[in-house]
Amino acid sequence: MNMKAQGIEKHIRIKMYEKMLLIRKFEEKLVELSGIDGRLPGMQILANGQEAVAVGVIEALETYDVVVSNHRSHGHLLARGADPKHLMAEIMGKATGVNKGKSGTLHMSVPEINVLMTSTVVGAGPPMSVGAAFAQQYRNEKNITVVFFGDGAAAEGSVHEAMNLAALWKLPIIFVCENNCWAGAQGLGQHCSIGDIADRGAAYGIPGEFVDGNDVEDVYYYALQIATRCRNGGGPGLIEAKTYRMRGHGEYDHQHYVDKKELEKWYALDPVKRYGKRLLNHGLMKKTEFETVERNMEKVIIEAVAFADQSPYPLPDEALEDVWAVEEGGQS
Ligand SMILES: Cc1ncc(C[n+]2csc(CCOP(=O)(O)OP(=O)(O)O)c2C)c(N)n1
Ligand SMILES: [Mg+2]
Repeated sequence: MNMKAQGIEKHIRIKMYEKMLLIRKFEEKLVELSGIDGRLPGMQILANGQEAVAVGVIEALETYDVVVSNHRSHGHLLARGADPKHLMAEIMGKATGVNKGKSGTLHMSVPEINVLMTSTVVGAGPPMSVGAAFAQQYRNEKNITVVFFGDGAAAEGSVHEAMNLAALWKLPIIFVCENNCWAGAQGLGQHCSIGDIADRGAAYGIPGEFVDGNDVEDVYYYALQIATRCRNGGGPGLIEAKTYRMRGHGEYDHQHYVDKKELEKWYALDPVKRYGKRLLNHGLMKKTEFETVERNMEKVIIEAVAFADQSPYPLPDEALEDVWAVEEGGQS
């Protein structure tokens, strides 16, 4: 067991496992559906292998903290408490989706759970998080903002500008770089001049922390510490979670460019299986409880797909609703 994380209460551990399993099963269903013509519109970008990052960071947050996500967002949204039924409906483009079928998988925003936005523009999230955190600071709130971005995004100018400003203004932001070893078909060494992205924090005066992104307790432990410092006016933090994209960039990508040995190595570190085993081995879950969680999650996914399938598509007349903000007096 991770020594630093030993103080984590049992119910949090079990909750984190359940959420990781939910994300895994939700996305396995998307893998299955995306292989059937006409079932899912658009490209599916999945986070298999990265569940521990989403769950560990989000478990460390409070209800009113803000989350900004990127194109690989399903895990972040489900960890934050998005309803799988409405998420599945959105992915299918249905009117009952979290954005009434207008955003699809790549551009979701779920204000009810303080997920400000997901952006598929690589590197667009960090500047947005600066705006959200500035508002929190300006209003003297105790809330913080978390932004997830990839190792590829870390090389974008927008990310450097966001970190510089956040440090200068001591904004309450946790920058979470999910280093999944790939940016599209480019390995880390092809787009990044250094091995450890967390080292860049020093250039801005932001404490940078590496975590084992395939160990949910490690992620949770550090995220909680950084969140507390941030909440108490200590300024931003940077977490680099070392993890792995177990599938291709999107479901069209069959990873022909990935060394099979590398895949095998990371499959052995599968964060969901690894954590399930740990909970069983340490007696935190009995085998029967473990099997019940498995069955419950399967049921949730079946119900989500049934709900989305039965939901209607939005009507053409509704296409321009909720697209523009309406000002007082009716001008848009
Ligand atoms: C500004 C911009 N440039 C390029 C792209 C195309 N693109 C989409 S995802 C991606 C790779 C991003 O890699 P990373 O930030 O590591 O995130 P990951 O996909 O690994 O989660 C690229 C280049 C884009 N969407 N936006
Ligand atoms: Mg990446």
